[in-house]
Amino acid sequence: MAEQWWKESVVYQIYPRSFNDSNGDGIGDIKGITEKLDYLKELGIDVVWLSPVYQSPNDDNGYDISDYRTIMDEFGTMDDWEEMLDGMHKRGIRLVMDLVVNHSSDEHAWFTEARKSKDNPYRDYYMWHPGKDGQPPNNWGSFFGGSAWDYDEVSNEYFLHLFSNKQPDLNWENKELRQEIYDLMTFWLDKGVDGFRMDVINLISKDPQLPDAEITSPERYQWGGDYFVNGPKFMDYMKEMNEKVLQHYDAMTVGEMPMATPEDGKRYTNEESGIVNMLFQFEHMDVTSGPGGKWDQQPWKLTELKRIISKWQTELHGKGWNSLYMENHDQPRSVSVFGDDGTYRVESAKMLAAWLHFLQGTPYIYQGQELGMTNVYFDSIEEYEDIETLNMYKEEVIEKGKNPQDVIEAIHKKGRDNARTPMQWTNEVNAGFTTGTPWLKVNENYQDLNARKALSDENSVFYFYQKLIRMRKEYPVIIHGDYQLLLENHENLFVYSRSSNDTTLLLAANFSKETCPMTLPEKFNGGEILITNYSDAPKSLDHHSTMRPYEVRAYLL
Ligand code: TEU
Ligand code: CA
Repeated sequence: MAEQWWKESVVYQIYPRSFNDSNGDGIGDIKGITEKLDYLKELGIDVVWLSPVYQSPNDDNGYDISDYRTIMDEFGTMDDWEEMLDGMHKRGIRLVMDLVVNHSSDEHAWFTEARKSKDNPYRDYYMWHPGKDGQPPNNWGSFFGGSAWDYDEVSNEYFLHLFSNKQPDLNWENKELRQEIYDLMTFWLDKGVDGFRMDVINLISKDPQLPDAEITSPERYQWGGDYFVNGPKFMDYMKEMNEKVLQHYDAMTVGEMPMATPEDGKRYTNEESGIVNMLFQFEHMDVTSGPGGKWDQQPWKLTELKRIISKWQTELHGKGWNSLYMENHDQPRSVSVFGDDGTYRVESAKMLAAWLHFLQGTPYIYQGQELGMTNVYFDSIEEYEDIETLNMYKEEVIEKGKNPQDVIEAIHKKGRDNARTPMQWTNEVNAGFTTGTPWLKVNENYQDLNARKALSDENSVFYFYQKLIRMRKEYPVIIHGDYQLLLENHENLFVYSRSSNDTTLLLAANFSKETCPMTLPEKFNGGEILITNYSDAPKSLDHHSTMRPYEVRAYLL
C-alpha cells in the first residue's frame, strides 16, 4: 500500500476567482496564487485543493467546463499553472485539482457536437430523452431550480442537467465518454498533480428508467435523488477509474458526495475495497436546515451536531477515513453559523478550529477561514453573483411573489457568495485583493479583518491555525486515536477524547456565549494543556471546571 500521506495532511482550499488578482482585472488568477505561496507555507498546510481553473464560460464559476485540458483565459496560461505547481512542490505543498465530470459545460465541444443531430457520434456522451406529452421526460428538479431537463429544438428531445441548463450531465453509460475522462485525469496526473477532489461524484450513475420522483413537496419539480444518488453503476465506474487511472499514481482522492451516510462513507473509503480515500458528506452542514431545505435556515442544536459527528467518527474509525470541514465555496462562513461573528469572533473562530482539527480525519481549511472571515450582508440582490442564489431569488420573489426582504435574509444566512467575497489581504483598497474593481464586492469588515493584521499579531486566528497544524504532526494520537464523546446531552459543550496506547487527548469546546460549569468523569484530571483560546485557562485539567464563552481547551493526559 502506498504511503498514506493524506492522513497526516492538512488541506487548504483555494477558490481562485476570489483569492488574489495579479493583473488588476478584478478577478483572482493563477499568478495571484503563486504570489501567495509563502503565505501558505507560513500557515503550514500540506496540500492545496484548487477549485476549477479550466476553460469555462463561468455560468457556475468554473464548475461548467468547456475544455478540461486548458486553463481559463481569465486565470492565465498553462505556463502560469506550471510555474504555480513548481512553486508549490518546491515548498513541499501538494496540489489537488477539482475534477468536475458529472457534467460539462454546454459549450464543451462534445456538447456542441452532440446537439447537432441524433446520430452525431457525440450524441450519447449526454443524456437525451424524448418528452412526455409536451412535458419533460420526468419530474426531477434541478439543484439550481426549475426542471432538470431542457428542451432542444433541433432534435425535439430533452437533455438532463442536474445543475444549471449550461451544465448538461455526462452519460457515464457510454464507454468512450468514460475513457475520455480517464484520459484527461491521466493528462493532469502526468503533469504532476497529486490528486483530485471529485465534484458530486456520487451522482454520475442514473437509473436508466429515469422514473418520476415521489411527490414530497408542493413544488412543480421534485427531488429525484433516489434515482441518481449512489446510482446503480456508481461503484463499477469508480472501480474502473481506479483500475485504469488512480492505482498507477500516488494520488489522493476526495469525493464530494451529497446525501452520503456513514454506512456509505465506510464502504466508499474502505482501505481494501474503497473507491476514494475520503469523502465530503453534508450531514453536519445540514443541521441548520429546516424541513424546507437549504433556504429554510433554523436555529440548530449542538446535540444534533454531536450525534452526527460522533457517528461519522465512530463508524469510520479503523475502517475508512473522514474528511473534516466546516467551510467551502458553497457554504456560509463557519464563525457566522456555528460561532459568533460579533463580540466573540476571534474566540469562536479559534474554538471551531481546535474542535475540528483534533477530530480524526483530514482537515480542510477554506481560504479566509484561517483569518476568521465572516458572512457578508449585502442589501440588494444586484450585489450577488452566484447562479444558485440568483435563480432562487427569481423563483421565490418574481415567480411566487415572496417578500424580497425574507428572501434576502435567507441569502444572508446560506448564500454561497458568503464564502466567495474576495480574500482579505490588507486594510488597503479592496482589501489588497485587486487594484481594479473586484468581480464580487469585498466584505466591508476588511479594515480590521485581514491577513496583514493577522500576521502581525501573535494571538491571531492565523497563528492559532498554524499551531494546530504543527500539533497534528507532533502528536500521533490526533491522527490515530479513537474517539469518544463525553457529556453527550450537554447543550453548549462539545467534549471528546482521543486515545491511543497510553496517550489521551481531551478536547472541551464551548459552542455558546454562556459560561458553563463542566464536570467530567474523575479520570480526566491532571495532564498538561496543549492549546486554548483563553490565555489564563488552567494549565492542567481539573475534572470540575468552568468554560467561558466559546472557550476551547485541549489537554494531553
Ligand atoms: O456542489 C454540489 C452540491 O451538492 C451543493 O453543495 C451545491 O453547490 C449547492 O449548494 C446545492 O444547494 C458542487 C460544487 O461544489 C458547486 O460549487 C457546484 O455548483 C456544483 O457541484 C455543480 O458543479
Ligand atoms: Ca486577474
